[in-house]
Amino acid sequence: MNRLDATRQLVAAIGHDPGTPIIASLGHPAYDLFAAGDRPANFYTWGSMGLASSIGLGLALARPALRVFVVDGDGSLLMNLGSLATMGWTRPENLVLIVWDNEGYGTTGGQETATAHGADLEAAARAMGLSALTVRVEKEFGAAIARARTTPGPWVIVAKVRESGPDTKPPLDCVFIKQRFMAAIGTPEGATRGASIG
Ligand SMILES: Cc1ncc(C[n+]2csc(CCOP(=O)(O)OP(=O)(O)O)c2C)c(N)n1
Ligand SMILES: [Mg+2]
Repeated sequence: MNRLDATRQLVAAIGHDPGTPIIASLGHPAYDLFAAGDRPANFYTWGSMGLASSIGLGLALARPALRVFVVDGDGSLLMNLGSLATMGWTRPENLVLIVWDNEGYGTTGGQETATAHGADLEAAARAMGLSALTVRVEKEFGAAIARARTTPGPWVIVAKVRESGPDTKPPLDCVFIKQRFMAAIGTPEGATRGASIG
């Protein structure tokens, strides 16, 4: 399967539900998410390579009523493998980390990553105590999404994908992306009123 087709499948499954935000890693994962279907509850990162999983983890912990999806890249997750350890430790049930594993740094020209040479992100996730699986075809991916949406996580879905060479990009205005996203997911009452400040 290629990454854009799989991203379309994910977006079609989730629809416009603002209770299911999607955080996208920089570069092609974000470009494909935008091409598959822009919506306010998409959070596209620009830069901050490696941090999409951490952003999703923080959001899932802070907002347990949301079901948070992350679309990461293999190169990005390899830069921040510690994120898997923190996911395994804190275990938010409402977090689904999808890793588009194209075995390369697609956005910067397709240089190989360690997954092209045997590094196994599913095994890394399992070693941290997470439920993880690897999928290679759209049917398997669809079943994995359905399961991750309805059963407690945290889930790590490693999706082996071909590069899809996107030519559309999300808006560059990060403040716009953040404000639109926060409006979509809503601000918790306590945070609005500064409840914890006394
Ligand atoms: C800290 C840092 N290092 C390098 C880059 C340049 N860079 C941007 S996207 C990217 C490749 C990301 O690879 P991956 O996460 O596997 O996603 P893919 O492009 O393959 O979909 C790189 C190296 C960056 N933006 N920030
Ligand atoms: Mg990659």
